[in-house]
Amino acid sequence: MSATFATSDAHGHLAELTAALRQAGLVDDGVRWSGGDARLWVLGDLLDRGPDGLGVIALVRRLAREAADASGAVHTVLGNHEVIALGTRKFGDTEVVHRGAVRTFSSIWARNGGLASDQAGIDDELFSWLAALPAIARDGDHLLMHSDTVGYLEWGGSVEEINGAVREVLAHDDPVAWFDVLVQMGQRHELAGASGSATARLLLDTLGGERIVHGHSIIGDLFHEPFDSYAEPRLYADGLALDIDGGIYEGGPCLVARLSG
Ligand SMILES: [Mn+2]
Repeated sequence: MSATFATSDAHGHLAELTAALRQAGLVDDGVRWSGGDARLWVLGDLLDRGPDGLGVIALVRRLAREAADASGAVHTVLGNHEVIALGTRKFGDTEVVHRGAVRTFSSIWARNGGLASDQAGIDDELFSWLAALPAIARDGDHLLMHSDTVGYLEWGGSVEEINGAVREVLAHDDPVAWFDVLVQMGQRHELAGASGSATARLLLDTLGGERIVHGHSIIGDLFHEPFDSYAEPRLYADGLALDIDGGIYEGGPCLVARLSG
């Protein structure tokens, strides 16, 4: 069985991501795919906060082509920052009444580390690629998602239904529906605490898999630890959840988790 890896939340930190992939043996010194038939999952939030989100996206897309040529694969899953960036591109300052409040995508984008340089590079082709990313995926025993929330089940009871529902919203121009996606994917920490393992079990029983792998919630935030005090993904919720967001933009490590093989 080929090896499976996952990383998340690069947030524009191209140098750190490149170094971590090299450390994992997935790219060589020339930053070419060297993982052979391995599979790499990139769990969203490629852009914003850090210097070069467009560079991270370009790297991931190039590695996907190179990996495919080697019988490997690089897959990307949608993060909430992709939704913020696309919504800002599409709706900008348009006032949207969402659940009784007047909101705009551009103000949320600005408050959450949105980068004008990333925004300027989202052309029609890149918009289409990002908007078509799956929200959730299964790979063997692993259920892969950006956000540690049960909210994905609002869109359906299977991986296919959820991805179809989110893609449908992002393919159209209803800003309220877009805001629903953004708000749902902004939820976090729902697999931790007293009811966390039951919530993880519900997701796994509904969507399949034995373990959830997610980003979005920094290990240091979730477990109240300094960002420089850990160097590994964190297994929790009775072993049902693996947090792989080291918190790059807070000074934490860029983690590449080996899931199997
Ligand atoms: Mn996120």
